[in-house]
Amino acid sequence: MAQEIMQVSPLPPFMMNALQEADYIVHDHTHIKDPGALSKVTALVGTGAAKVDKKLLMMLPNVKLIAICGVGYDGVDVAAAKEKGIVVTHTPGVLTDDVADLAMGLVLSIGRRIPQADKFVRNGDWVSDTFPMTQKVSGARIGIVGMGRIGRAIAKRAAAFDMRIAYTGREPKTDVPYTFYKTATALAAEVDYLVVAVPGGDSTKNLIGGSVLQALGSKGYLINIARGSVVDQPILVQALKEKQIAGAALDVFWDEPMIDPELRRLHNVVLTPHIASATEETRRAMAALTMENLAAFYQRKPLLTPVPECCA
Ligand code: 8YV
Repeated sequence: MAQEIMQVSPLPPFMMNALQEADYIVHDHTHIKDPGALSKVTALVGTGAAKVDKKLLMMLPNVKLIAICGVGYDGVDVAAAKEKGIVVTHTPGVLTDDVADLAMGLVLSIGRRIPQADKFVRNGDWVSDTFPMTQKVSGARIGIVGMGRIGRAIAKRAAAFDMRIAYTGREPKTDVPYTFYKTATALAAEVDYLVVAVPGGDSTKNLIGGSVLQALGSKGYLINIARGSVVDQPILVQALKEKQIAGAALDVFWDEPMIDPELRRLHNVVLTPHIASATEETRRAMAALTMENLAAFYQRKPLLTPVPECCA
């Protein structure tokens, strides 16, 4: 019998095809034509952008799995899911390299002003002008907020650039050789590049605010490949406008894809459209892992990658 699932965010076309080929009946939560379908749905599938709150779960009495195609699941009310006996899965590991690659790309882009230099050449400005000198990245000090899987992968890449590496997190890690600072503010004061690599959600909301940016200072850069919610965006825009920090390179924002026009107008930023995991290889690996979790659920086998809260 075909299993009925519901997509709770747009999914890439290749994943939709794979779900249909695997015989799932895929409902879309934005166009439920038959309200009777709600009780037939037993699993939800969505990307890291999916919002799954208590209200939605109340409408779906038979859902027992939420399979997120992404490492971050801050849009899912995990406590409400657990209360209803629903397990949540995500896709850790398969996207770590890509996200760390983009983080380093953003460090280089903002530090060496690569997009601005590209624009300078395209505009024909080189004919009459010299592109301003920038700061050296190799050997500079990098601070990583969050020494999880992705933070460690960023550190590994930064080490290849001879960067001096420090980090902050809930607690010091015994298995990394980098300097630990108790707070993001203390870390920011000691680095040239501050890279945010913590999960989103209530516990990290606005973690990077005025005091952190002030500590980072007028020569410091902020890089965010985590979640927009981790940075107090209006405070960041203000700090960038007033040159309280040297610049920011951001892959994630508040209210994506509606980007604050003030942020878009600034010259000391590099902005990318939440593409850290968006390579063909990685998005396919994420989709495959999501589908393996779905298959395991329906075959009553152990789930491959439940979120930590659902392992306890
Ligand atoms: C995408 C992400 O937003 O994994 C995450 O947490 O932010 C990204 O990979 C998305 O989930 C792609 O499916």
